[in-house]
Amino acid sequence: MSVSMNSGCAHHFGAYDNSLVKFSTKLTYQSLRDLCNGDILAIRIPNYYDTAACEKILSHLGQHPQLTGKYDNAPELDIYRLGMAFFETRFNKNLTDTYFSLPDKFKSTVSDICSPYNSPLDQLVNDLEHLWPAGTAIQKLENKAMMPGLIRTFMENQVFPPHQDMLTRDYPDLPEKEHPLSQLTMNIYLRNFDEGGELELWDYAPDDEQVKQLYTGTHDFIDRGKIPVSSLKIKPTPGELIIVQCSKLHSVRPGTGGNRVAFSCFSAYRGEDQPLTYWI
Ligand SMILES: O=C(O)CCC(=O)C(=O)O
Ligand SMILES: [Fe+2]
Repeated sequence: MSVSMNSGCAHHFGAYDNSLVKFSTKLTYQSLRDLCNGDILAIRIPNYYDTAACEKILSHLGQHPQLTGKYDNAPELDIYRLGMAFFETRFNKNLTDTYFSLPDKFKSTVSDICSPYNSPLDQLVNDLEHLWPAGTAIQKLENKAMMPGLIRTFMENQVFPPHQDMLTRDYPDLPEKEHPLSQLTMNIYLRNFDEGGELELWDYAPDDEQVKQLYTGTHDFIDRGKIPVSSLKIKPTPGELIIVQCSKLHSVRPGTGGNRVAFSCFSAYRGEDQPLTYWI
C-alpha cells in the first residue's frame, strides 16, 4: 500500500494530509459518515475480502472471457466489464430496457463465478445492512431496480481519465427529494497491476457550471491540466475495499504487468435516517 502526492500544481487546501485517508480493519458507521460529510477523502480496508476467494474468482473469470465485454459507449477504451452500468444508457436510450432486464442474470452469473464464496458485493451489502441505522436498499428508477454492481477489468496501459459519477447527471429526471446528499463509489479489488494502477483522487467536486470549463470533449472526461487542486494517489491491493465520494474528481492511472480487476458499485447517502441505496 502506498500513498503518494502529486506536486507541481497549485492547491488551495495545502498538501493533503494522511489523515484524509482512513485505514481500518473493518467498515464502520463513523467512517462512512465522515466520508459522506467530506471530513475524509477515502476509506481503505485492506484484506476486506478473502484473497483465496479473489484468486478463485479470477480463475473463473479467466476461464469464461465471453462473460465480459467492452462498455457499449466506450469501445475504444481497453476496459471490460461483466454487467452493465446505467451510464451506458445515457447516449443510447435503446439500451435502457436491456439494462433493467439484466439484474437477475447478473446475480446468478456472479454467484456462479464466486462459488463457493459469497460475492464481494454480497459481503459489502450485508455489512452495510448491519452498520447503517436505516439499512440498505437497491436504488430504483421509476420503480425499477437498477443493476447492483459490476466487475470491471482494466487492461495494461489504459488510463481512465478524471471524471465524476453522479446519478443526477446520468438521470436528470431524478425527483429533487431523491437527490443524493453524497454519492459514493465502492470498489473491492481482486487484482492490480505490478506497476501503476493507482486510484487518483482530487478533493474537488465541480458543479454543473464549473465542469463545463474542464471537459475534454470525450465522454464526460476532464482535462487534468485544468484541475485547480493537486491529487492524491493510492494503490489498491488484492482483497482491499476502497470507498470514495465519486462526485469528487477521480481517475485510474495506467499500469503494466497483469491487469486490474474490481467489483464496483455506487451508493447514495441521503441522511442517516435513510437507507444507503446501491447500484451501478
Ligand atoms: O477502479 C477504481 O479504482 C475506480 C474506478 C471508478 O472510476 C469508480 O469506481 O467510479
Ligand atoms: Fe468513477
